[in-house]
Amino acid sequence: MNETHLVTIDRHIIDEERRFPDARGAFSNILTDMALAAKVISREVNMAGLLDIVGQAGHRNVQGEQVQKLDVFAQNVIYRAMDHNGHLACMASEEVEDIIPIPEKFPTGDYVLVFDPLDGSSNIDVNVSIGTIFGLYRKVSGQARGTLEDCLQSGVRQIAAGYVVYGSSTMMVYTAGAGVHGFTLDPSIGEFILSHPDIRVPEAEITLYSTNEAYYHRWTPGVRAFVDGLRTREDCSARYVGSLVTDVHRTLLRGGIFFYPRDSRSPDGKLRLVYEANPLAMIMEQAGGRASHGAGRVLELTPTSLHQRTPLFIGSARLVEEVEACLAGES
Ligand code: P6P
Repeated sequence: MNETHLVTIDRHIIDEERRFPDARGAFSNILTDMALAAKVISREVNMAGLLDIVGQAGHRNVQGEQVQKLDVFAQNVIYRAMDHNGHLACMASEEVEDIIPIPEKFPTGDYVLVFDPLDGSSNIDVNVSIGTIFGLYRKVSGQARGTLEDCLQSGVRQIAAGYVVYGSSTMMVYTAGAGVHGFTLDPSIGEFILSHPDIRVPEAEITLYSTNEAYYHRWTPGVRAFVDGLRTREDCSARYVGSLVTDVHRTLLRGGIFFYPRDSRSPDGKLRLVYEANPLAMIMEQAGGRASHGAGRVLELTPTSLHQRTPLFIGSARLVEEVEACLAGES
């Protein structure tokens, strides 16, 4: 690991903002507020087994999924960290069907935040790592209070993206377009400390692939051909947690490929384009990897609805190119 100095995420974000001469601190404030929210969510996630907070919250979210209480908590924490800072025109979340306006009593700003407050929440009860994902855009609508148009921008227009993985330690990983940087939370001082500067996806000796192979029979011929080819290699192994942030974080640090393709039951795949695939795609590309929907960059898709799904193949550039070749010609 590179030699690192004692740098907090707040200091790093300010230094990153200095690359934008016309920046006025809004960018730093938003990312710093996200880091604060991550600390609060981390505390609750790490106590989930101790508080009567784990388990079903008794209602379903817009995805029709049973909502865990921690989902609701994480949504509220991020909302309350962001609704009053005066830098956002609006927000969008996996947990909310429509865009989230900034309350009239608070000023608005030039940025738009899209996020999945707690992805993989079905893993909470079994103590498997889960995560928060976010992407940041400049508003384009010209409206003081943002619109759906602001939230449906192509992923290439993201100015920053990041995730938090609540695992054996809590890490926040972000990019502002100049590399990918990882910070580990030291709960004893409540600070995210730079632990993984300038992360690059390694072309590892062992090829790790990560997918739910129970769906093999539902995949298209091209995906099956890709996996059949991987299985014949000596230097290949499989890892699948079933928690998107965890599987992508491992892929970012160890190399390999994660994929959730379309299949006969999910014609567009399962993962969400706006607040899951696009932020992770920006991070992976900034780290030298690739993120494809099977026939091109995920980031170049233009969303048509807030909760639309996309197939996702993300990881080492070589492996993503290999699977795209296997899929060539498939619709
Ligand atoms: P499957 C978790 O529910 C999630 O949304 C992602 O975090 C994860 O990658 C995927 O679903 C797992 O889906 O079909 O393999 O259980």
